[in-house]
Amino acid sequence: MKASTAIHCLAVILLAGACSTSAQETNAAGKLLPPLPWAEAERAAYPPGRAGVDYTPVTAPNNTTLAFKLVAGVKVFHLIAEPVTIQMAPGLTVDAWGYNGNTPGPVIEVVEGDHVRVYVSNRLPEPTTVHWHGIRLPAGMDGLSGLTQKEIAPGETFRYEFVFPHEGTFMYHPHFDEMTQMGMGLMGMIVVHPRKTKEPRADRDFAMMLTEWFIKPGTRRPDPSAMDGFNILTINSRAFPGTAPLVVKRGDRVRMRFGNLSAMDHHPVHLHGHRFFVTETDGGQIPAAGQWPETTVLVPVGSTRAVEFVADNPGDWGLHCHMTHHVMNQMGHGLPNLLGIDAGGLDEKIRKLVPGYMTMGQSGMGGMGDMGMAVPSNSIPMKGGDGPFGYIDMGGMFTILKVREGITTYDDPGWFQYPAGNVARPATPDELKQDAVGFPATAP
Ligand SMILES: [Cu+2]
Repeated sequence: MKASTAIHCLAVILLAGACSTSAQETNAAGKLLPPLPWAEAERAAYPPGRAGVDYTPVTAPNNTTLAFKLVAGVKVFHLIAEPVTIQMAPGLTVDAWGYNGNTPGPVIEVVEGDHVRVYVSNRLPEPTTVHWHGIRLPAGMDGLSGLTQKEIAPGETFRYEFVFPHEGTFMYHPHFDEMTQMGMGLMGMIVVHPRKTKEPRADRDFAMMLTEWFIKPGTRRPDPSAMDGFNILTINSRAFPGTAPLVVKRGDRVRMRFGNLSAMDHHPVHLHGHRFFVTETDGGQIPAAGQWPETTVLVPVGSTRAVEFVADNPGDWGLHCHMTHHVMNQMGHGLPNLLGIDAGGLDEKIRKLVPGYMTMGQSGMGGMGDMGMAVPSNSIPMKGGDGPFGYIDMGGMFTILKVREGITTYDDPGWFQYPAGNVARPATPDELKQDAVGFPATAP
């Protein structure tokens, strides 16, 4: 310890009753410098965190976690940026870009203090880099092409090496031709578990990346130059009914981590039947006293949010972006407004030219997903999918939280079995009479 540090420590001890014995650096004038963000984690030299022991692994619906190998105490990962073909929803196959065969790329899951090397190979037709969004690491590892490193040319493999200094929910994405590369699906999430598991421990921990695409109906390739009119909104690059349900047991403590790398839109994500607490942002943990209850959490572009709750309400519950255009699928945007229009004999006239023509939308857009409306091949209708009571009239950024009793696995348990007499239904004449409820005279 330098003399100046020792004197400073003495002063700190007198003032605060504590002082780090670490070799904290001073500047030329002897002023104590704040420690580097990763200094403490590096000094601790923790052993690599172990899945199932040091943390409960995350679940990434429609996605996986990136495998690693241990080399002399370092977790070694290999990310491959490459063209990928995925099924975004039944009927819609998309030629996108991603990592290791999927978009989003697999979740990088580590423990606070883990020392990692990440090799990044570029199999794209243009250069790329990887930026570790939200991680406080040495500047040369930050992945911003031109500023902190040369871009990774097609065919090259670059090496990043750093320590993950802080727990939390972060992301990775290119910082080269961002509009094209993120618009094509190059993105992924990073989960850094705390070194000491927080109690109560989450039983289910979901990682979900929110994003948006413009894919012209009938085509397979996203148009990354779109700056509005996004027609497919996704959770882990899948649109409902392509989104895997989130299955939990009644009483489970559930954590949901959301990242948003959409080009232009924030997403207010709403959960039915429960309330949750917002527990972290990509800036870190929110102290317990500052966690606030919500049923909708706004996930701004370029941000992460984590929420926690106890799944205390059995059932099938919608989890979705609350922007109404974000739960529409490909065919439902920018249509002429026919609400309230009397189409008169128009249909008959047009049918002479276009057999089977039907004007739609005069009474709203409900049910338009299940009318068997012809859509171009490799396209999805404007909404939804089949449910236990008929058609689920939502699509896009929508999935289902399934809270169940008596299940032994987290496989999809099918639809919820409702307690007898506990589902909304048409009122009977007797019930209407008993409660003196009449039907408004001006019926439609
Ligand atoms: Cu949204």
